Amino acid sequence: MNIGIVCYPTFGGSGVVATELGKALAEKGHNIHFITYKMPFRLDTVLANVYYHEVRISDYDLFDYAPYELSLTNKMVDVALHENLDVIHVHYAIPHASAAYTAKQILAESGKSLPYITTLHGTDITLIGKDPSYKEVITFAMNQSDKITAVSESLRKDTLMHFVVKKDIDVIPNFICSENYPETQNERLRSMYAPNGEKIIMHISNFRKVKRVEDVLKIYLIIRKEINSKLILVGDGPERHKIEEMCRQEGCEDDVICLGKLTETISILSAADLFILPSETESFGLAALEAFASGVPVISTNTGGLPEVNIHGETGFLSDVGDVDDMAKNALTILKDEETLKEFKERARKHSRKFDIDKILPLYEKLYEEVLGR
Ligand code: GMT
Repeated sequence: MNIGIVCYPTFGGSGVVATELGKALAEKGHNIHFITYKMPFRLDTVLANVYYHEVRISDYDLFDYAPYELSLTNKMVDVALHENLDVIHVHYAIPHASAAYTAKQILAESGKSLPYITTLHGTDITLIGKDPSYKEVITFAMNQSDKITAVSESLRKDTLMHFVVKKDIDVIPNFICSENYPETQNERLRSMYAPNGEKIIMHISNFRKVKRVEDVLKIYLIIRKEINSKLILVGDGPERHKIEEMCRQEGCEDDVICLGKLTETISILSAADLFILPSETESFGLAALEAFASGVPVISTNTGGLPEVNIHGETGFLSDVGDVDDMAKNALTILKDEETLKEFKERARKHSRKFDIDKILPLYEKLYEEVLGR
């Protein structure tokens, strides 16, 4: 099949899922055409059957904001015609679903059919999508999609609660490529960041408010009273400055290592003992799944789709949003002795295999076949 994939190229779960899905489909022989405004960060090597089409935005003095959606739609039409796309798969509804709808209408004028699938990822529904300035268009574009998927049962329910959707929403969970994750810990990185055998606590995110990175630090401050440990923060975003300031105020700046953005997180994850994800809302929590794949248990909130990913008492623990005391208590339960930690690590790695790409890819392929009436 010739498949168009539209996503955000930035550091974020939806772009990661779209890129890894495209790469896996290409390996199976499909031709994959990524359409976005910048090279997706996980697509930085030459791969067979993978093509990247950059959306160029023409600016003009009259525009306060250049109309990205128009340029994107135009590029979708162009790629569909010249690469003979069979189907287009958009990740994150805003503004990709409405752009796909318009592209479909334009192509129909020249007799070309282009079904589109919309995959909902989270904040496109739970935060920004609900905003009255987008809601009507999102509802329309979802309903016009040939198929809608959501990355968790929780997101499916949220969508039905906040929008009038007349179509079925298929749940296809996020995935990892297990073969990319080493079976053993990265001792080189461990001794670099924790030279005295300290435990390594980790958080990876885009440091937006919804991630509650402040809670990560609060939890760590409790943990470090009892366990010799380091905190590694990976990522960057609006909250980073505040967190660094807090570290200085608390006098723990020597034990908190802020690495900034990393294009590849598998190596650093395999140096960790425990991952903390205290998000306000999380439709799935791909970061938690990636931690499990590296054999790292997760302390998370019980919001959104997290209970579908993190199994309480097995792969980690779930707590109410903001309950840092409970999260710290749970962290200490896991870290209290080597045997317990080892058991959590083993269960985490094993659990991640349920979300291997080999199990998820056929679900998407089936969806493509269905919209093409095959
Ligand atoms: O907010 C983010 O973490 C980024 C966002 C995105 O769309 O890039 O992530 C959402 O999609 C991910 C992939 O499906 C999910 O794993 C995240 O849980 C979801 N984020 C939220 O719901 C806050």
